[in-house]
Amino acid sequence: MNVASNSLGTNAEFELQLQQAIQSAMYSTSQVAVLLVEFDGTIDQISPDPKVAEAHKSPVLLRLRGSVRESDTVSSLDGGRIGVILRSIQSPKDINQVVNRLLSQMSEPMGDENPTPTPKPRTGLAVFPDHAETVTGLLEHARNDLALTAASTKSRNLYTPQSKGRITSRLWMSELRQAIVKDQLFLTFQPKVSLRDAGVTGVEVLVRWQHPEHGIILPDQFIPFAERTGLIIPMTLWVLQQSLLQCRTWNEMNLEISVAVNLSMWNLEAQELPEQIEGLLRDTGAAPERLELEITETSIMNDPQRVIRTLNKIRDLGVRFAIDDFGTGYSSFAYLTKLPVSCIKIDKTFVQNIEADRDSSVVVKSIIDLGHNLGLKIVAEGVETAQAMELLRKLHCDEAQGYHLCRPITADMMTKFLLDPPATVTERRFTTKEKWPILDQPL
Ligand code: G
Ligand code: G
Ligand code: MN
Repeated sequence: MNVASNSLGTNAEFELQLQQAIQSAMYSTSQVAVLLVEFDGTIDQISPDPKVAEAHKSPVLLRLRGSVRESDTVSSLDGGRIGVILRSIQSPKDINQVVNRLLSQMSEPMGDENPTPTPKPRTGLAVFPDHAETVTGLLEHARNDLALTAASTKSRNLYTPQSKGRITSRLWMSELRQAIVKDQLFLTFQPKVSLRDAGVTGVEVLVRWQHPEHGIILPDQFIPFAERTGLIIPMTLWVLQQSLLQCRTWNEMNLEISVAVNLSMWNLEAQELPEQIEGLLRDTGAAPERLELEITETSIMNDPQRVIRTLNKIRDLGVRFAIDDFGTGYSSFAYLTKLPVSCIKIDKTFVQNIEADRDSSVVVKSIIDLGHNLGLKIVAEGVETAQAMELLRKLHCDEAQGYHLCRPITADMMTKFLLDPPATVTERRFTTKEKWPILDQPL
């Protein structure tokens, strides 16, 4: 490779720009489009002199730069091509719109300053993440697309979003992005009830995806994917914002309730999380004491020192933490004393077996005693029967959560639940499958 070549330098710069565009799109809900433009009888063929070729291209480049956003890129590439990067694409139809605009810009006569007739442009398109997720993949796709357009009589191939058919991983990514933008995600809430006075102390927020074709998709199916792609970050911020708005609404109705939001390891490893939470609290006007964040033991273990610093900053805002799924992770009791947590949630696998299995009930009792000795509140998850709840009360567990009390339900249903709560915990007025539509049925 001729590294000294000017045009290769431009190609490398273009690839770097594309790399950066991909990286920022990874952590947002937007797409990136790459467009390669080539001219009928390339400019290189028109003149073998690169200077002349550049001179031909420059009025086109100027025009193109004028018709895209400031943040987009229009570069002269070698082989007589022009490369365009469109950032922050929010909807697939934007892509075709911009591409059509660029094409019509290029076919306009160049005017007096450029008397030579404008060669006919051809384009090749690739969209992140639909077609590929890497620079090489996208450029390859765009080049193939260019070859196809050259071979066909059409001036170019239209971009069609790949929303039909089988869900491939790339499609999932694109669809999940769209889900966030198009409000397809919604929140459900499951109450936590005091085992002393039957009062509802708070609700856990559990996200759901209302897919236009596939119906309700549960978080177990899309959270791991969101974590792999980095989409978990914007998704969690959305969940946090919506939860805080809902919390404020309830508090304004004098429903003294707190909301518990699940955080993933990726959220905890983001340096800017404390600031973002502070901003969300300020913007939504929700009280920090009303927010609880659920974290798992596993999500801390990767880089405990750093995560503890992040947690402390958030704790200083007045926000509380609970350890979720306790007993399934590393269960490093040593860390418990170092973490700014105020609550332990015993994993449902122990609670579900508490009546039948002696080992489970021993584990549950030990966690309750240990937690209490550390001054922590204990919540039992997955309480499915009256017997389990009675046993937990005898073991001095503080709160219970589970299908026996109430399934995860929508905000409106939860408002009714909170306005008319069960008189006693054993009085199961809000549990029934008949009364509340079940929002957590698998597909
Ligand atoms: O609601 P169940 O509802 O199916 O949730 C399954 C799993 O998904 C649980 O482990 C829960 O912690 C996780 N989960 C639910 N909602 C969220 C969310 O908003 N963010 C994260 N990170 N995890 C969630
Ligand atoms: O965040 P966490 O992993 O704790 O999420 C709780 C999960 O447990 C959610 O998927 C929620 O829908 C589910 N869940 C809540 N109550 C019960 C219950 O009583 N039994 C079972 N099997 N699952 C429950
Ligand atoms: Mn949880």
